Amino acid sequence: MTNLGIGLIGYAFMGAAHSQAWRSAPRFFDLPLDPAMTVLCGRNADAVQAAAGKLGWQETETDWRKLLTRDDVQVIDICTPGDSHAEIAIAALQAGKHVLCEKPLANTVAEAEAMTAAAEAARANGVRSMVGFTYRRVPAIGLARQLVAEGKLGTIRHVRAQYLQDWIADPEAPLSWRLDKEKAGSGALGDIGAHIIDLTQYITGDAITEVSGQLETFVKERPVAAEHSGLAGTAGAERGPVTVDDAAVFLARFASGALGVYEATRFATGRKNAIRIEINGSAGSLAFDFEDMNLLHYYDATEDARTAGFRRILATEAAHPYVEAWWPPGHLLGYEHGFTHQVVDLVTAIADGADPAPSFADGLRVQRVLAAVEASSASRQWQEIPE
Ligand code: SOE
Repeated sequence: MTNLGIGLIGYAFMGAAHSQAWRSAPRFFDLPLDPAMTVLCGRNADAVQAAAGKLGWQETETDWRKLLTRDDVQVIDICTPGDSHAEIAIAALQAGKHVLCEKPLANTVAEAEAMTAAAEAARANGVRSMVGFTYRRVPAIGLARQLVAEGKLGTIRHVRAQYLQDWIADPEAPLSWRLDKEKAGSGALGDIGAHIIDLTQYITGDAITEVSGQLETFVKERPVAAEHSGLAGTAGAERGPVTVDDAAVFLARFASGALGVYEATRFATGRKNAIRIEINGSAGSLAFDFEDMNLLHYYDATEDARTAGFRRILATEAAHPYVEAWWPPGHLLGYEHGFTHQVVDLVTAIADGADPAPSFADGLRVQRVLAAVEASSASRQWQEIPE
């Protein structure tokens, strides 16, 4: 089978999750191409070497530009903070490399537009690009989309979505790049709000057309991290400013006329990674919570009122998206499986010469919603999402 050489940039939390996916995808799925974990890239030579050994990469580089000149690398997987996504992705696409880019696509709409234009140009030469909204690939979420597409919910009236975390609820939790606007673009809004914007548009097949939102930064200064990897950090004595939102709330209108209510926060004490989505339609409802991610709750409003009620569907049957490749029914899947499924879909699209989803254009649409929420918070006015 033909090898598909992968160059991964970044080796913290997301780099580790993507490494796990590149390792496991060919072992559980029959892929049309064989991904080779060719090179891991990071700026610190010793640290990237150590990470490569641990995560299973053959070689290391300290300059991402070198990856673009290597004939044994066909895919560039970008797991860096948002401030470098545009530069790396555009250069990689222009060098003829397929690109998988972590979410949110960029730090600004202008960057996301330039990335989308580069993706469109590269597409003409058979070069593929995808943005990493992995939660689309949770089997229960795939099932939710199928049920909506089959008309099981009828006309959708309400979309209710929350992404709740609490990892900086403690005011003494140290600064990290995720709290720095220069690096991350925005805070809870872009980091986790982006996921529920993408998920709800994906499940409903509908588009948000306007928003009214509010952002808040509850804790404006924090200890500078003496050291940190991913989300964890150790506080030093020095303090520095938080330059992003801690929480974002917004109302939305969809093209279909449905109403949306959204909340993304890192201050929901006790909620660790609760992605809660509830959709109400004329013929039924769906409810999901990532903290119980194998379950989808479905209410069929056409059933006999005496016995109707929310049904708890354990989305671990072979008939559910992606599950056939894994374990028997009831043997639960976890966070990392979404990343594996993402790799499966990307490799399959590359082999088939097809466009993988979500595309950079999909990422740009999410970016426009993020920008509109920010603009609405600043202006205290509703904002339309430009086409
Ligand atoms: C941190 O808030 C984070 O790792 C996000 O960056 C991810 O996108 C989300 O899936 C989990 O939480």
